[in-house]
Amino acid sequence: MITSPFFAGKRYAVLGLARTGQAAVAALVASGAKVTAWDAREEPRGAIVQRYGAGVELADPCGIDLGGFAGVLVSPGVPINRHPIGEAARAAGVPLISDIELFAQSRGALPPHRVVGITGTNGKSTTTVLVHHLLSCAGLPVRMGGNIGLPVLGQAPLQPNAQGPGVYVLELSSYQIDLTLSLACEVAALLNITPDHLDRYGEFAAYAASKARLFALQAPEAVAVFGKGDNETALVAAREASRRPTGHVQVVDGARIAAFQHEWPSLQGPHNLQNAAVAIAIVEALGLDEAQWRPGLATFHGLPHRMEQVAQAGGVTFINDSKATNPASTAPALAAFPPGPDGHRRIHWIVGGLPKGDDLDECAPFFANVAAAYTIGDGGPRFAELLEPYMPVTRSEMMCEAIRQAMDAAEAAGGGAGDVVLLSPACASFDQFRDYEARGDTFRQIVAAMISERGEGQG
Ligand code: UMA
Ligand code: ADP
Repeated sequence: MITSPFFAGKRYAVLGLARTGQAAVAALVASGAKVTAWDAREEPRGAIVQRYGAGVELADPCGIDLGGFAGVLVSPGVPINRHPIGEAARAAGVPLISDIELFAQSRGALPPHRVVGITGTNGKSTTTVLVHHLLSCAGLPVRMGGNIGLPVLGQAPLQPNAQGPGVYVLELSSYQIDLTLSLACEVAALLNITPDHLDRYGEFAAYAASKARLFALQAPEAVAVFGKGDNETALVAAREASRRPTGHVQVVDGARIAAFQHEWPSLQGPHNLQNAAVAIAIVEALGLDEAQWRPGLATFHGLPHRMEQVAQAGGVTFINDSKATNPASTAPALAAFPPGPDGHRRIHWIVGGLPKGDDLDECAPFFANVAAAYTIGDGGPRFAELLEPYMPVTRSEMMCEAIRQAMDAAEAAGGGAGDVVLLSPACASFDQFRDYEARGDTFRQIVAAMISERGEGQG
């Protein structure tokens, strides 16, 4: 756990007691701070009482006098755009902060180290894990944290080793950046910006501005890396280039490394070329050379739920891309399976869920790769309407039906045609599942059950 004498004797409120809040309460208590904690749900409040007894006060920060508090730590999932905590904190003159901000404030007491911050609409987790892997392969002390699911304050502090100081690699969502006031990353990266999380930001410009703040917080001599591909990212890169010395802003594409991509089984597809290019620029900015990073790319294992091959049966491949929660992240999945040499379309596409917008425009350039679509969830009817002019569509509604129908069609196409049943929903999962992981796990389990059912039936 990361603790700091900076917090000792200060008062903090912590709102939201899931992963972020629990790690923050633990770090603050261990640092000697006075903590008032709250969650809208009873269960996490009970867990705090059980663990700390009277050592942590339980009270809703919206209902107490916040005068004298050093900060209100708000979990990223608390919608600050409409939650009353924003007004309560403003009225008391107390800053709303993230756990990332507490980490930033604790840096002065940590052994010498560097921080990498990675953001973007899509590819953050893959790039974060890849940077962590490349640095570990090079022997550097390294920790991963943030939106990847590992609250940074819960990580053990790093000690330098013979290879150099430790590196904290942080995946940062816009929700976390919004509440971060002083994190000066030695290297920060922005992969891309496409419309997402508009329920929170109202408009695209506000979402893009949130991402841009990470770079405004850096010192001018720090390094900023940008993926090439969209206008918003290019605008942030240009703004940062105007305030930094030459070479400290890098805009990268995959041209330099494309010839080696076939050596990296878990980094296939144009999107992963972008992720790899950004990861390489980051580790080079930290001092690694090609001889150090190149072997690590070949040994990298991808993350579950991202273009994950979960099964192969009867000549059909089953791909779980449940993490594709917006059209921009589904587009590369559709691009990855072009028609066969005879023009045979191979993709049986399971799409739908809780939509982030009203169109699938970003996927449209790859509609010609799709043999048929199977629509599910809240967005199903609208997507069916959109897709019907371009491909056969089955309104499956439920995941189980969609898999069965897609599997029937793929098998009917005949083994050896390279058909793919692809779950790449272009939507959030919350209409039918707890989260994208539960949706991907469900896909995996149903596919396994149906394969074994059919195997037995055929046997
Ligand atoms: N809560 C309240 N009042 C409210 C709303 C929520 O008390 O009005 C409470 C809930 O009851 C719950 C807690 O707040 O107990 C939830 O907080 P949280 O959703 O922030 O949960 P954490 O487990 O702390 O997860 C957060 C990130 N969640 C979100 O951004 C929604 C995780 O990112 C992150 O991995 C974790 O911190 C550690 O840093 C997840 C995510 O979906 C993966 N991120 C979004 C994305 O990637 O698109 C941004
Ligand atoms: P994030 O953490 O930003 O959500 P992930 O690495 O978990 O990103 O990938 C999420 C989804 O986006 C997956 O479906 C993946 O195939 C797709 N994806 C990954 N990298 C990119 C990229 N650079 N551009 C567009 N889509 C991407």
